[in-house]
Amino acid sequence: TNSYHPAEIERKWQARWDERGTNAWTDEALRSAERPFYNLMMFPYPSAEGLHVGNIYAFTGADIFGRFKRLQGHQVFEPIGFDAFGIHSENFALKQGIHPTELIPRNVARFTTQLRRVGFMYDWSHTVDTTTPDYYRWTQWIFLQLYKAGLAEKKEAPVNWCPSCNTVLANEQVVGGECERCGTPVEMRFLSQWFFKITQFAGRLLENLETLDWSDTTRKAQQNWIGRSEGAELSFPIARRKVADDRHESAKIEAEKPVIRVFTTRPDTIFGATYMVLAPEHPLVDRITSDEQREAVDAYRRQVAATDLVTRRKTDKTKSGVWTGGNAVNPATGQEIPVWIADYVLMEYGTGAIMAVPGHDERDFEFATAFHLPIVRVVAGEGQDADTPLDEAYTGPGVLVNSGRLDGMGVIDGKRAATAWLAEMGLGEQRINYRLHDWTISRQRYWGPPIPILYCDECGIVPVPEDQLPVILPFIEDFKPDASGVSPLARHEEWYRTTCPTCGGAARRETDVSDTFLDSAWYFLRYPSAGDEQVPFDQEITKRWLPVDSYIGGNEHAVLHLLYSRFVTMALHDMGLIDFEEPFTRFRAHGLIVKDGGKMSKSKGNVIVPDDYIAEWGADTMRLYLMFIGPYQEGGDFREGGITGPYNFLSRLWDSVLSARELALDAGVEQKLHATIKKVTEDLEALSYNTAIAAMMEYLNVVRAGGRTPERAAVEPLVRLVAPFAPHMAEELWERLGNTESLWTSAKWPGYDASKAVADTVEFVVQVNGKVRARMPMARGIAEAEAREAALADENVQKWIEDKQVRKTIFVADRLVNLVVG
Ligand code: ANZ
Ligand code: ZN
Repeated sequence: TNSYHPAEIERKWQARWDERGTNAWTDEALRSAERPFYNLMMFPYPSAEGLHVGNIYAFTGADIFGRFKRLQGHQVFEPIGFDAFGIHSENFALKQGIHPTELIPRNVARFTTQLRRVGFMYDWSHTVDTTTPDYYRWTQWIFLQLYKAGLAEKKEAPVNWCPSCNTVLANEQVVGGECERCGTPVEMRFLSQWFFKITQFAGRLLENLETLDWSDTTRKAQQNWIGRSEGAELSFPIARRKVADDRHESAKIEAEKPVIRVFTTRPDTIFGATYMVLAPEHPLVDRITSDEQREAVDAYRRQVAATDLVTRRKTDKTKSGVWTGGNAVNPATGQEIPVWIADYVLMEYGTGAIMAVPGHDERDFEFATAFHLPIVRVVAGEGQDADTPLDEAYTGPGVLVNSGRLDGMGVIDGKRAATAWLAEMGLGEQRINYRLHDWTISRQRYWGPPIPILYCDECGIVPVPEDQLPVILPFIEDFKPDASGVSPLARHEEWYRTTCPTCGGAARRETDVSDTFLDSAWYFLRYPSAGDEQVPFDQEITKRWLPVDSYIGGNEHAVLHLLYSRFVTMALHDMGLIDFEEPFTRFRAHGLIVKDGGKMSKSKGNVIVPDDYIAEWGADTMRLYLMFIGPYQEGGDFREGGITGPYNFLSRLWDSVLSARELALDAGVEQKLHATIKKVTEDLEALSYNTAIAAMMEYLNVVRAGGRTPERAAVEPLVRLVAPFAPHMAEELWERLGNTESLWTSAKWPGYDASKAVADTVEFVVQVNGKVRARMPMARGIAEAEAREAALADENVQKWIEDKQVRKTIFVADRLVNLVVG
């Protein structure tokens, strides 16, 4: 047939690509690739009934890039898989009331069918599903490698706890201090959990960012998350309590003089430290608290413990706190200053204690004002001096005042001098502090890989021997988190009771599973080696293909997933297991799609069902439309009816190719062709897909201007340009142009001649009823419609037309537009 029937063509080529293995790699081919290009996109959570249009949007943009690179002569490996373990999938199973072992494979199958229909260049022979034992065996192996390297440790840590659901909540599940699921106020609890010591890599994770070709926003997000602060750690001796009478025997023990360590970025302001604050959980609180204050302190600590972690970390809430009844000595002034506890100081940052400088720190100012604590100026900005009153914290630059030996120094010199001085007294040293925390790996949930650890009464913590991996996640009917508050696996004695591999005695398995982010922190290493039963990743293949050349994914994963992947890669590198320390050479985040200007949601009934669009218009048109609605890295608005433009373009291209003749290429068309190739090439490199599409549309208009017969040499390169966007149609046209081998294995990306790509202008004469009314430059080869529009826009021409109708246009290419009015 000669008209465009996308459904037929798409079915035909998807089947052929499968049969011929057009996109699949054999192990031998992977081992010997000469120009390998690893094109990765973030794999989806199969935690819905079907693919979301947002998934398709993301994958299409990434697929286009891979296909573009392939046509440019790279050997492209483009895998996909499923991030199928974890809270997203488990919560979906809970909501549906279907066991995840039944539901998730069903979702995966459905996602797979849908993905195939969109025509992505996936190598389906190298896919991963994180829930299969053949995958999570190696996730557990990675845990063990980190454990052996001393990078995994078990310690107590605070978690969000819902006392009604009796479960640990992720920070995202705490909404306004309440449980997202039941509305009960969330509390904080301490649980013993496994951590990966990512903080040991903080400096490198930060420095390496400079070397990566990542979008600035993503790099910034990582920088902020790692949060490097330069400052000092200083010691404030605890003041001896005045012993009122002999009954206070215990107070005398204070004589051993413990110190409070604080982290400060402003050691220069030490003379202004008028009080101190400890986090309510700080281990010194008990010791410092006086008998008189004990009750108030305990009450306050209970109140803070009942606050969830999210609310706790907010910096803008009103300040609360209590005095411990104890004092410390400011080592700079020698004066005693009161020690308070307050929830604005967090236990997990710095040392969990601060010297408070209300004159120059906003939070301290607010606190001191609320509790009538002294505020002293120690920095004078321009036009200020030692006595200028403070109505708010002064945080700007200036000269130190009221600061004894530091007086007169600038802030920067003051920092150095104060640190050196305190170091001399044995009370301080320089310190770099990071906001980054160690990574909590434990999840008190069911749907994940069991952490491969055993506890033996004799031997303590025993890692599961590697040859006993995988530790299979058992099928249990009661996978729901319940009132016991511990992991569902902890309800199954028959599972967790085992024998110790070291001493043969009784042992207990770890019943927590690992975080989904661990599954996805190494999947890119597995893809090229998928199916290998001996090793997680083949050395030779990994050397050839990694690091990943291009990675595309959502901004929601710009911080944690990328950071965890970088950490695991760096750790494996240091163990000598891989020869690179950064996994993703280039990363770009795609934008988001909205529907008719708003968010998509089931309740609004405006969810786009991609399958319906593909059935009606074809995958090629859907792909083209998605890429046309806005800059790929910003996203766009999916409008009902918007898809017809891209469909019409493809149909017109179809007709143009099938009606093309072996004619000499018109000079104007030729210029436009070179300009278009140049533009599309540059735009694709920059993921600027919408502008590339616009350029192709414009080019086709020039080729068909005035209904002219298209030259074969004009449309054949366009087939290749459009191929990354509309791979099925391009392949079909390629065949119809007489090629016997697949476009994807034989075609090259069209080149251009830079000198020809420059737009050439010619002078047009514009007439109204045969009389010359204007002369204007226009692009050589300009189409009639465009030339006419330009002519009509001219003021003088307008004057001669007035409100008369243009009945006819006479057009001479590159020369003349005559508007016949009357
Ligand atoms: C005295 C001081 C004076 C401070 C001043 C600031 C300004 P960044 O930049 O985020 O690292 N701080 C230290 N540990 C804290 C904790 N656990 N909870 C809450 N606040 C803490 O911030 C470092 C500053 O935050 C430190 O420097 C400390 O206050 C506070 F004019 O010390 B500063
Ligand atoms: Zn043992």
